[in-house]
Amino acid sequence: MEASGNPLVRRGVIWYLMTTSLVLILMMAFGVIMLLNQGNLINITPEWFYKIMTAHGIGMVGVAALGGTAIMWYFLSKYLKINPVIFLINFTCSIIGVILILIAIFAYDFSDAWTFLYPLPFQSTKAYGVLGALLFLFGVLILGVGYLIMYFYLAGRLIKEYGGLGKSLGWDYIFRGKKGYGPPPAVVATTMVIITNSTAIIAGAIVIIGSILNIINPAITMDPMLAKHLTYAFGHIFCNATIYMAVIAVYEVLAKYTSRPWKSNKAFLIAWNASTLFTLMIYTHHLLMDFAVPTWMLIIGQVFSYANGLPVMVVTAYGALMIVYRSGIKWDFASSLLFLSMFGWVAGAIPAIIDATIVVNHVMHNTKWVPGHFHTYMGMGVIAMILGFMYYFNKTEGSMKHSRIDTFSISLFFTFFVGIVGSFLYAGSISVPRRWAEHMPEWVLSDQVGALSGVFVVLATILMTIRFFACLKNVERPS
Ligand code: HEM
Ligand SMILES: [Cu+2]
Repeated sequence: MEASGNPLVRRGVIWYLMTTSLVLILMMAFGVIMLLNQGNLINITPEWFYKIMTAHGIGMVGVAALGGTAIMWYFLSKYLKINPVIFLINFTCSIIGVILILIAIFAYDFSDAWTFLYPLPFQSTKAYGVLGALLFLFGVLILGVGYLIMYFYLAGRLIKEYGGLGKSLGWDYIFRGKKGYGPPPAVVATTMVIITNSTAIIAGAIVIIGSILNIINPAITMDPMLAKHLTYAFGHIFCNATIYMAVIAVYEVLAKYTSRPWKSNKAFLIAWNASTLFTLMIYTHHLLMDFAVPTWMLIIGQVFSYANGLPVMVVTAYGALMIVYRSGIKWDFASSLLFLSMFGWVAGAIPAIIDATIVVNHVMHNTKWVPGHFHTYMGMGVIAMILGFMYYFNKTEGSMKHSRIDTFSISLFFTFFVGIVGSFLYAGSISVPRRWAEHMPEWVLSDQVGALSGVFVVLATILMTIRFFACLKNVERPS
């Protein structure tokens, strides 16, 4: 399999993946600590629980975004001449952001959850002082700016190369009857992510700057409902975008393993266009409990939440099955992780669809059902795609070979991740609230099962990370 030409891209991808895997392990350990506390197996103060919860939430979203970006950049650079300096600028902004966020949480007690819902950041300054909130908000802002620079640069390149973002989304084929296949899937997916995630980050930047001004001068206020809209437009879309970046690995790697190109046919292009539109519309499913939001908005949130991920998920899952079917594919760490990640993604969408139903939502939304849903598609979907890409990268750019230990760690990861999400979904179904540091005696069993499963997931991830680092030494010196 051919290696990527540009040493700077290779170097950048290595930095991204090293950071991703190490932070991932640390954040998973935080997850286990939360479950141990909820399950009464250890005892930490509520202050510490919420600090850890804040770090875990933002850290995991950050990890998914970093890994997804590495995937997107690596494959996109095979189709488009792009300047790796931008890739590294984004990395630098992320690292600065992460450092500020960690200082905010662990040195200055910021613990308002990663969703920093206005006016919480100001309220908490009364207990902890302004520095924590300001450092956290600036950290997220800088991180966002890094992504914005990257997306604007990529938008510029795509417009130059394809004649517009509509063209790189395949509108010629959808609307003007152009024959043949559209732009490569990596290009289509990148365009979608540029459009949706730039919108998200701009919404986020507005509400973050508003919050910062409000902390510096409390006379400056925002409408809390508007702030909530902007915050969830940001949080929802940013999380979604991680999977739309990471899924590029599924297209590229499965195509390579089967020697069957993954072409963007009309159904594929329509699906990605539909998901572009829906992803922008559906964040209102986070506001289903807010009676002040106009009903039509909630109905849009509900109806399109059903429809949102579906088009891309269907063309991708169906495409993956078709490309693999009778291809004589060789199953190793990369192909099996990426294939399994499809199921994580699909499985994760099902509880979300249930929860996005307004009547169900009123009962379920603040329960562990919700973490149950997003841990499925993030953990067994996005993270599995990133781990699969880590192997693929090492194999393609270095000389890594599949070994029995990899089969073991992959099985361990999936088996026990099912244990974690199963314990969350079960807890949700018996109405255990999310984000509670202390749990009632009748809930702790599910927490203990989750914690035990979590230990094995951490172990599996450590094994995969050791393998990744150990094999990296063959990458730097191209053979
Ligand atoms: C070993 C694996 C993991 C464990 C044990 C774990 C555990 C937890 C726990 C206990 C919570 C708090 C649940 C509650 O509200 O009571 C949580 C929240 C969360 N987790 Fe994880 N998690 C893991 C992996 C992941 C992964 C892979 C991601 C995403 C890539 C992730 C993203 C989040 C997010 C965004 C929250 C929400 C934080 C908040 O409510 O503000 N977690 N996790
Ligand atoms: Cu959402």
